[in-house]
Amino acid sequence: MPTETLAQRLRLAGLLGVGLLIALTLLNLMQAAAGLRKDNERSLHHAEAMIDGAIDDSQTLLDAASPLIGRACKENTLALRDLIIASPYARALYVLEGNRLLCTTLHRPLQEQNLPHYLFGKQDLILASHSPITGQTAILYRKQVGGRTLLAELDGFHIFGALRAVKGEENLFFILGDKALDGYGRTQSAAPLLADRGNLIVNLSDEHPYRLVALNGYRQILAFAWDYNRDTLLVTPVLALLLGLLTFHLSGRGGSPRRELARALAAREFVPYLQPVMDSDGQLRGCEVLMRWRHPEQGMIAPNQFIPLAEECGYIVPMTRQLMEQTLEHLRTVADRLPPNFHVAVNVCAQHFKSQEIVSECRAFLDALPGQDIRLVLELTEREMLECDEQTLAIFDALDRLGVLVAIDDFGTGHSSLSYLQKFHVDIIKIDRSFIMGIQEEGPSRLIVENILDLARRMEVALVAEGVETRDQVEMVRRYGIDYQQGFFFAKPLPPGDFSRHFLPHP
Ligand code: G
Ligand code: G
Ligand code: MN
Repeated sequence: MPTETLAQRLRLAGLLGVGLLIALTLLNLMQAAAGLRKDNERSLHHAEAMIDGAIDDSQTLLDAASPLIGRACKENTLALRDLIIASPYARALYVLEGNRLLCTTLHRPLQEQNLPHYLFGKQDLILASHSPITGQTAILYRKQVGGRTLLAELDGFHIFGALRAVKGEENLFFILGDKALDGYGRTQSAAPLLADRGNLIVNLSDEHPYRLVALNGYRQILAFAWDYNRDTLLVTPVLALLLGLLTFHLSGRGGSPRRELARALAAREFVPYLQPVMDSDGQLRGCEVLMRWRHPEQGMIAPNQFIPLAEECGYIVPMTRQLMEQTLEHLRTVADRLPPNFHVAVNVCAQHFKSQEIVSECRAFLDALPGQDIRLVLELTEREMLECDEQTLAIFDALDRLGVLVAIDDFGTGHSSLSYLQKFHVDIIKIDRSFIMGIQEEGPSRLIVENILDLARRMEVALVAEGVETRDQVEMVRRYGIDYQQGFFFAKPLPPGDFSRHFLPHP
């Protein structure tokens, strides 16, 4: 018995699949965010060490050059050039006095008008986008010695090369003053970078007045996830799809039958079918209400497949209530076409006699058809014997006062048929179809029927022959003087609409 309808199964499968997709992707991104932060911090640290090394070298260079610059340019140029050659980072030295360039370690003279203004500023460390020597990015380190100024120029490559060396060309920046240098050697304004503080990791150098920043926003996190967790990202939708399919498949196999019954009860899937009961003249005298389960996927399910479980779970009482409500709904629409003294038989079981509810339900049923000549019959099977206690007897009394009749179903097949007759007030006996089947031949079936007939007459109990299938059986039952007949000869149990169309006079 499948537990869910198709729509419910699809919804569940979709929910779980999408849930897994979201959960795994989020987990992945959280991991990527943590990984990127750690990666960035380590990269910044390494780059800082390399950059400090280069700037420190310039500092040492200037310290070594300081004693030389008091002399005239001609006298110190060679010594200064030696210092430049010995440095792994520096390209050139400049000696300034006031606004004048006194000398450089270059071999060619620099045109005064080509000199950038920052040379004559006050900054200790300068990020220059166009070096006077190479025209490319450079860092200049300044030292004041007496009235003169010493500047060491080191190639920008030693800075952006460091960003590149730690694989930070995409998202690490060297910031000095209001300028930023990226790992490709390009300079840009620092302000837009620093605007989004929340998505940055900033590292201030302990030794020099520059900062390194790493971008740590969602775009970088996504790129990091794609670079390092690509497999997981690609596998996640496949896993989600598999989970969805598995859920769909497993939910189709059904959960506990008990839950399934509860669901069907809530969905009002238990519906009445009506089978006519005729008198010996072949006139309609009543009907038996038989339960069918209109399952959304499996179609109509016969009661023997679910009634035993429903009795076991205690659902049979609310199921029968629904059945009576639906039967009532139909009967109200055809009330004026029903024959007089119309009997409506409902199957009940021992559980119904555990509470007074059955009495109020019968009363409600009859009250809902005021002025109608309708008889309600409760059919009791022998499957479960009723306890003959005070409560049960009180219920029987109350039903009797309401005019509700009691029938014993499948009479003769159980162990307690006769006890019922002995202990309770019974109005009708329904002779089981197994006896009716053998009624035409001499033999035990016929003897049993004759016996039941005798018993019923003496106890003034009405008789219904069940399972009448052939004209011969109808004839035989009539000859025996059995009051009522029910069986496929007249009709199978029918949907209420069909029942009324076939058996009630047309409006
Ligand atoms: O209609 P059908 O022949 O499939 O019914 C099979 C059995 O199910 C019969 O024994 C009948 O008594 C039982 N049954 C049908 N409807 C109900 C019902 O509403 N309540 C109970 N308790 N048994 C029912
Ligand atoms: O146990 P109970 O009498 O409630 O069972 C009635 C059931 O018996 C009905 O649901 C119906 O399907 C079945 N039934 C009714 N008439 C006939 C019949 O003529 N032949 C057979 N084989 N079954 C019948
Ligand atoms: Mn019955």
